[in-house]
Amino acid sequence: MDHALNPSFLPPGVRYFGHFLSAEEEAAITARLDAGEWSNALKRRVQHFGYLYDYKARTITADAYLGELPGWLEVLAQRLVAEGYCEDLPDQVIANEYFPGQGIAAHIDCVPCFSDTVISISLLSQCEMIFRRPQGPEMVGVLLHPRSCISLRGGGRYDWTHEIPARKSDIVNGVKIARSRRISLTFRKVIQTAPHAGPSR
Ligand SMILES: O=C(O)CCC(=O)C(=O)O
Repeated sequence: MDHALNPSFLPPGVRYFGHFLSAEEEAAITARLDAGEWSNALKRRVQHFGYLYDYKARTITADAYLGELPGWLEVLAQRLVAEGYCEDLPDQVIANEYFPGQGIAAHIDCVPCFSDTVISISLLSQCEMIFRRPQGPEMVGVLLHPRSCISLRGGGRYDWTHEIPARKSDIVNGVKIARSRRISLTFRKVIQTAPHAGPSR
């Protein structure tokens, strides 16, 4: 079944909200991040808040605590709870930066590390997020607009992978739309840390 870019079908447990941030909030968050320190450790640049995620071991170790979320992220985390996007207050955030041609490989967010809801907020550029069932042919493409929010829980969090294909443009309703610099903020609640680095699942 192929529902590419059809927002009327989403994997179970996935909810998409087209308008989460205002343009002013988007600009303020971008400025905050650009005033911070982007890490070049991956192909795309990232910033971690709350806890450092270990990409190699695919886990969060007990010594990975970085401190409380900065106030401007804590406000967003509290808003996600207050407005019903998630139940647990997120305490870990990763900012990802994608230039055209960059993406993120198919993955399921660490099951033992994070609680049942994972939220991604998009800034600056649209892009397609693709969900796949590892065991089946299903594939769903969802267009993420700037300032939107997507939340993953249930099947969409645990049984489907999600990825952002490394492309310079997306085809939307037959029209090719070029990507520009995109930033995403992924909010999660840490429920368990590993005693030391090592594969967690
Ligand atoms: O950029 C996105 O919207 C998704 C990011 C993501 O999947 C992650 O941080 O694990």
